[in-house]
Amino acid sequence: MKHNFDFIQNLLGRTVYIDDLPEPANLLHAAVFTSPSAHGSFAGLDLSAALALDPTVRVLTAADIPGQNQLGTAVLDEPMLAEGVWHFRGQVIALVLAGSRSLARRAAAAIKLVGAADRPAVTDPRVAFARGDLILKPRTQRWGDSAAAFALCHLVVSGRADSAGQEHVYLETQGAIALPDDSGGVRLMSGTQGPSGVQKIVARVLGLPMNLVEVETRRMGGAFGGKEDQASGWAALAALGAFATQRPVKIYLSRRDDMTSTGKRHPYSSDFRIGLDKDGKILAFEADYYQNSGAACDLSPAIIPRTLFHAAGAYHIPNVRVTGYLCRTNLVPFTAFRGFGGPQGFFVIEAALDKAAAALGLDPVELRRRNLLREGDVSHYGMPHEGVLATETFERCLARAGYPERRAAIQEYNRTNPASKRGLAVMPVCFGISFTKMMMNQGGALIHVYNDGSVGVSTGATEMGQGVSRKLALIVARALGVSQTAVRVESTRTTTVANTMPTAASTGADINGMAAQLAATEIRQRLLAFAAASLQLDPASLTLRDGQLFADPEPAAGPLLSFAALVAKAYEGRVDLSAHAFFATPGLHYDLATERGCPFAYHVYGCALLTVTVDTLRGRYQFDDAIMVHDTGVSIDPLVDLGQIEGAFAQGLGWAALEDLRFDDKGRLLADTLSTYKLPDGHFMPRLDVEMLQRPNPKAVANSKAVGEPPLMYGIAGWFAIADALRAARPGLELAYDLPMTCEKVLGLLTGDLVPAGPSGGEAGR
Ligand code: LUZ
Ligand code: MOS
Repeated sequence: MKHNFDFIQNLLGRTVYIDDLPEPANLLHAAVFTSPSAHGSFAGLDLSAALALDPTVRVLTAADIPGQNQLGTAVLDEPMLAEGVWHFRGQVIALVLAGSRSLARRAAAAIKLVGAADRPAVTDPRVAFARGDLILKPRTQRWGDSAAAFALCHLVVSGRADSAGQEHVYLETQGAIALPDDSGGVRLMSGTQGPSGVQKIVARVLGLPMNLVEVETRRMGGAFGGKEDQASGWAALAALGAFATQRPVKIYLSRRDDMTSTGKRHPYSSDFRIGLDKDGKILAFEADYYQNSGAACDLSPAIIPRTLFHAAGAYHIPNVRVTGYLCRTNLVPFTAFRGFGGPQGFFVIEAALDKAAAALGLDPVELRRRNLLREGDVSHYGMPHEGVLATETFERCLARAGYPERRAAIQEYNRTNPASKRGLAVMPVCFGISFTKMMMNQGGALIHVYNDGSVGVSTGATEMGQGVSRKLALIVARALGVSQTAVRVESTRTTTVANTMPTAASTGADINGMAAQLAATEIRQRLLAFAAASLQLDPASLTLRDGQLFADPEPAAGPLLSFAALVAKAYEGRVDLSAHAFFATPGLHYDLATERGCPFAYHVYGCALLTVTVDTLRGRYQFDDAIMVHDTGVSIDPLVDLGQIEGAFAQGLGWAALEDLRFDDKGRLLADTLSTYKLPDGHFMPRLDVEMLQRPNPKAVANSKAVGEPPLMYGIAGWFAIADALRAARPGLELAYDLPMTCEKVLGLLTGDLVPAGPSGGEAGR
């Protein structure tokens, strides 16, 4: 059968994205008119110059919305089109349609606000907190008695840690095409991780039942969480345009519009306190996380608990009190980003350990080793850890890296090189797999075996370059006993599998793969039952493999039939060749009142060791080596998993060291294009040495483990490796735990121009 692998087409540049699709006749292009400052009000719009540009120009505002002007899900606080007031810079005020994209953009630029006035803006989450401006009530998790435990500690240190946000930089910006439908509804092609979520929002905005809105997602050119919830607004704008004009409408954001108007990783500012005994065992930990939620709720209430669940990192801590605050500011609503609050939590506990190691005079690697999670340890939310691989991955990583010889070599290097210093850090990871919102842990699949023996698979999973389609094809091929090339994974559509969850939380293959496996197994059983009846054989003796049917006690006799011939006969015999299946992750429970339960199906473990060389005259640095030992379970597709491990690490390292997402105190994003926002590239990355530890995981499909997010955490080692080198250069140097550690910051610390007072002051958004 012919190869139809997406990834080969993709490598050849033949796959199409939203903006590559053939344009329908009569297409209108959309652009947006957005707010000019962080907070303000307006009386109306002057459209005269825009409308005078061309007869095709149409401008739609909130008054043109037939349904609800509302994009919010957890909290209804986010209008699609601002009415009278705006709450962040780049908020959409009007939708502009025209016969060409450049015309639409020129028309948008010609719109003027009438009666506009700026209002005071808040960009710092601590300021919002002090004013009591929280989007929802804080959440606190408690275990043991941290206050009492601090009194018994040999050492207690406290401090502050700040982490900046991060731009997703999916290569394909946000986009959608909407087509009016002769049923009175709309059909959409949307670049979204969650087609059902888009369907629901479009239906709400247009005032339609969900069955009149069909959403299809073929693939995305990257998403990283940025299209989990935030694809909906752009799709709904296109849908509004199509509904109002009864013409097809395409929206596809310019990079600057995308960077200005879409959410990013949440900046956090946090306070911590950690207490240890004289052997360096952590006895107590407390933290307050001031999440900069931005101007609307978005997914923030699901992100805060992931921060809290990961507050202890990969360590066992017997007494914990951690609190998360959703602070409303006048910045773009921050949203899901690979790791989903986890990285922010990990940075704080690592900062606390770093400070404690210095105070104890203990090797930071040794301090971490002593506190690693062990089998049966109970987490601070009451979940016993099973199948713990924290120590195993840690020790393997250290052995692979040749620690402590590597440490000794670095010390020797630093002794003999006055203008260049090396540093090292380890970063152990333990990451919980499942959506933090329990109802989201469900998925469905629909499989058709066509009567020539070829197979089509639909699930709720969306392909964003992460390779979920390859995993699904393999899972179904195995279950049916056919080759992977006989299986096509269909584009994701709300009309084939309904009520799906976004492909997120690293669970795409876990949940949809399990549903697909169940559906494929159902068809396989029907085929075997049919074969047994028609060939008068015991069904238990029959198997399907390699595209053939065998009677197993006598394999030497060769195959009885090809899969395709069996399918053709079953079709003749009126056997149903299609099956739908549903999967809901078992064993999850959580009590929000007590903050106790089992929110995760399992955890992913791993460890990275990273080294860096800092040029202490120029502040420049180069990461040298990264050694990672990562817990993949039995990998369904080792190449896909390796790509995810390396890519996630690069993204984490970018966040920790390089990417400088900064807003000024007027809420303006200072780097809003790819010529000014730096990203990791091949030169930035160290040599990579990845070991996949493939222990069978009974909690997920085919004994595998989720892979998308956990390795991002390894990048946090970048911050601490540079800090290690800086301390070699300037013994006793005091560092603010302020991420990212850019070259600019390194130089400031080395010259003393940057006083380590923390990033409060004018640096908004931190
Ligand atoms: N999305 C979500 C996520 O809705 N819930 C989660 O727990 C999650 N975790 C990671 C990434 N996306
Ligand atoms: Mo999520 S950060 O969309 O997995």
